[in-house]
Amino acid sequence: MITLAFDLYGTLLDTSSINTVLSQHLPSSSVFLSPSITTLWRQLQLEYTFRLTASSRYLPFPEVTRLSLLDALARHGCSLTPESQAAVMSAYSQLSPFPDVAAMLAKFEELKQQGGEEVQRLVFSNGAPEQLERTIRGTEQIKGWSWVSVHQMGKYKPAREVYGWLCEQVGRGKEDVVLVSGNPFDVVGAEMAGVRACWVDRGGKGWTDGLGRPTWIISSLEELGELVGKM
Ligand code: LAC
Repeated sequence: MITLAFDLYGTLLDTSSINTVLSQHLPSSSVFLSPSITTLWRQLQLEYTFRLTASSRYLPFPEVTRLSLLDALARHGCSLTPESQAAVMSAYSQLSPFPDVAAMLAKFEELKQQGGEEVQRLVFSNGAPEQLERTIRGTEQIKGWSWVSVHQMGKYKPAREVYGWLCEQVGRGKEDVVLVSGNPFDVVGAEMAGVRACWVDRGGKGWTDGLGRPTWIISSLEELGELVGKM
């Protein structure tokens, strides 16, 4: 049996969905900047994790998320009141799941009813433990899922060690774990560490990353239903 380890931000949850809350807290003259701030925020959040790990430093993911929000706002010439900042950060625990998460779960259920093997699944994320607890508890589709965080490693994806840590935590060999991620850097990191990865290409743009390749490419999580039996 294969264990599917799902990346959270950008794979199960849509990080761009924070735009709705952010736009409610920006001054009216800056609301039009909200989508651009949201996109830059995510880019900086990841860049901060890469930089921290490259310089052997660690800050918990909620702090990385807060600092990168401030940077993204400042680069757009904006700021938020402390109350608004707290509200936007709190909303980061309630990001919307992508619509194909429910479709995938329905597919897994259908296959189980037909006598198929139950799929072992969990979340594997940069998110800090209490952040993952809160987010998973508050997200209907993934409520009750177990999770593994990189937090105890003090290193962010795609450090090689975190993929070994994942396998250790789930008690399975590398050959029995598949990372499912929409983030190419995560996919390449897993493959380089000897864990096979499935990339979710929702945009249908095709693989472009020059540093490696996924073992599988799907255009929607729903396709995992059929794929998992062949892994
Ligand atoms: C995560 C980041 C990579 O959930 O989005 O681990």
